[in-house]
Parts: sequence; C-alpha cells; structure tokens
Amino acid sequence: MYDVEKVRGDFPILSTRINGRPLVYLDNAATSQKPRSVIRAISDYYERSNSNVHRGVHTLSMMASEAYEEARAKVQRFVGAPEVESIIWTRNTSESINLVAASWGLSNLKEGDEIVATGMEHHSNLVPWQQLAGRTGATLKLISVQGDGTLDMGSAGEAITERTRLVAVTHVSNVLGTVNPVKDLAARAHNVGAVILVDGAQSVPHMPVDVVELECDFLAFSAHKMLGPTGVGVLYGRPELLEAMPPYMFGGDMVLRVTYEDASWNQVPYKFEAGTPNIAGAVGTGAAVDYLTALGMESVWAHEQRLTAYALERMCELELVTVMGPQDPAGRGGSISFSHEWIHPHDLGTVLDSMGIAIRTGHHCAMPLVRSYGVTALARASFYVYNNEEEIDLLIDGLKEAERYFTK
Ligand code: C6P
Repeated sequence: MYDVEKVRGDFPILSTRINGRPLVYLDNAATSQKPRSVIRAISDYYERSNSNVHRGVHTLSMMASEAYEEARAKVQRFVGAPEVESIIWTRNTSESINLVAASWGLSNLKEGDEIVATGMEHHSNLVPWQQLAGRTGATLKLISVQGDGTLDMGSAGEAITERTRLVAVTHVSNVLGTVNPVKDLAARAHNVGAVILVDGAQSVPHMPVDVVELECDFLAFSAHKMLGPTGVGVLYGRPELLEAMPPYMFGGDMVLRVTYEDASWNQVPYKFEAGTPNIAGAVGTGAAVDYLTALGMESVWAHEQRLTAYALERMCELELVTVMGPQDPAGRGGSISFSHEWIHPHDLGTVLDSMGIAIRTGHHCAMPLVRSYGVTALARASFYVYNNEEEIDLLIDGLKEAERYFTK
C-alpha cells in the first residue's frame, strides 16, 4: 500500500506556506522537490568527505572518489545498464543530448543522412538536431503527432528509412503526458541500421525504465526531476558507441597522457567528464535513487496513474477547460496541460499562486508543439510521489475560483 502521507513527511518544503496557504506543488515536470535524505546526503558530503575526485592519494580524496563512483553505480542499476562505464555524469538532460549531437553526431553524419525526431519534442531534443543537421548537411524529419496526442506510427514508418542514422524521441511528453512506443521505435531504428536516443527526462523519474528492455542506444535524463539536486544529468550510452565517440569537452581528468603538442584520452566514461564534476550533486543523486528504489518504481508509477485518472475525471467538471494529450489515463504520464476558453494560462497561474498552488504556464519549452494547437501558452499541472487527491481537489477549486474571479 502506497503511503503518500508518510512520503509527504520526508519533504521539508511541503510544510511551507505560500501566500498564506499551504504549498500545493504541481510543477513537478519542471523540477521535483527534495526529500530530507537527499538534502542530508549533500550536506553530509560537504561536512565529512569534501575533496576533489580521482586526483589525490589522501584519504578525503579517496572518500570523495568512492562516493562519486558509488552514486554512478546506483544510477547504473536504476536504469538496468549492464556496465557502469556506460553512465556519464553531465549537468542535465540538455547537456546529455548535446553531448551525443556534438560527439556522435559530428563524427557520424554527412550530407544525405537523416535524423528522425517527433513533433512533440522538448527544445532540448529538437534544437541540437536542427543544429547538427545544419552543420553536417543531414536532414531532420519529424514523426507527426495525432489529434489525440499520440505519435502517428504510419508517419514513423515513412520517416524512418535506409537513410536514417538517428532516431531521437522523448519517452514521455512533458506537455501531453503521452508515453511513446520507444521499444517499437528502437526496433524500427535498428532495422535500418540507425541508433536511437531516448529523452528520459519525464520517464526515468516516474516509471521503471530499463535500457536493455527498451533497447535504446542512448538515454538522457536529469537528477533534479527525480528528487535529486539541480546541476546533475545522466547520459547512458551503449559501450561500443561511447568507445568510438570522440570527447566532447577537453581538460582535466578526461586525458590519459598530455605533451605540449598533443593528448590521448582517458577511458569511458571519464573521457566525457572534463574538469571537476558536481561531486556533491552526484552523491545527492545517489540518495535520490535510493529513495525512489525504496518506494519502488512500479508503486511510484501506479500512484501517479491513480492521481492522473482522478485529475482527468475532476477536470471534466470544468466545461471551459480543454485538456491536451491522451484523455485515457491508462498508460499516460502525469503531466496535464490545459487551456481555458477565455482565461489566459498566465492569469490562471497567477490566481492559483495566490492560493498557494504552483503550476507551470507558458510553452513548456516545446514551442512548435504548443503553437500547433493555435495557442502560445498552456497551463500545466504535473504530479509526483508526494502529491495527493486533496491537492487535486484544491486545484479544481482554484480553477473554479479563477472562473468566478474573471467573470466579476
Ligand atoms: N522540461 C518542463 O517544465 P533539463 O532542463 O536539461 O534538465 O531538461 C530538459 C528537458 C528535456 N526533455 C524533456 C522531455 C523535458 O521535459 C525537459 C525539461 C521542464 O517541462 C523544464 S523546460
């Protein structure tokens, strides 16, 4: 039995008041809150083990290196990666994707090659491919999004051809909540000799994700959306691919031997981790993984599915509200974007904020998708491990209050 009240007790920020009301945090797709264990792991690290990694023979440096590498191994197990070397620390999902575009992309693509993404990508999984296409002469094609918020797999069949070198797809849409058929797309990519990059920013924090099961070649995600600190991201890469890829940044720790004229590279994953990394952040990420593992990702997903179903049901009471994306809660993620017939999303967000309720408003960094609905902004509520049904009731009350307010 999932004990949401117990989970809530682990998050100090949830006892904060905003504008005189208890905080109702429904902006989890942007970033999650942090449990006490993560906050403590970071402060403990600074109080007891702080040093630089992979550099010293002194005890503290060895303790820091051990903590940093232990966190990497936790992430490895969390996503089912067979080798720890395939886990690279970055700053966020955006950097993980940029690393692949700059390193794998520039050394593998040429004129005539094709990259396939989808019409529902976050800017972080769209702009790097636009730029890569511009630099290499490759073409970027998009799988279209259907009216119900799912991918048009017929258009995927047309887009993925013998010319495709890379398929880049979000696992779960941050706008629509759609869960995409990544395994199917991976099979289609592999059938034509292409690789697949999965943007896991909105899936890894919420559902069990296993890189072997999904058969993905690259998986990118951010710690801050999964209870961990900001400034830490992960790139999983299939070892053979990482081995063949050139470094993305140059400097300390990523080299093996350096002369005044030249340098050779350290082994994977260090080849991709130039300079002093976010050690405390990695340690905090390890603690976040421990927390989620103790909850169980199946239970986390089931909890969010219950909340999403309840929210979608209650939103039906609001006749002037249109929910984007799949209407069936089964298999849908907990990001619910919506518009109101005559209240601007920013006005909705402001009224809700006055009641202590945090939602996101705007284009959610998916401008082309949001514009395809004929609007420039949407409101979005997104759920996580600590949200409960009472908070959804408060959201619905808040939206009704906004309607009353703007009819005055
Ligand atoms: N989406 C949102 O409010 P970073 O910022 O690099 O940690 O994550 C980028 C990113 C990539 N892909 C998807 C699917 C995402 O949702 C995000 C981040 C946040 O929707 C902030 S824009």
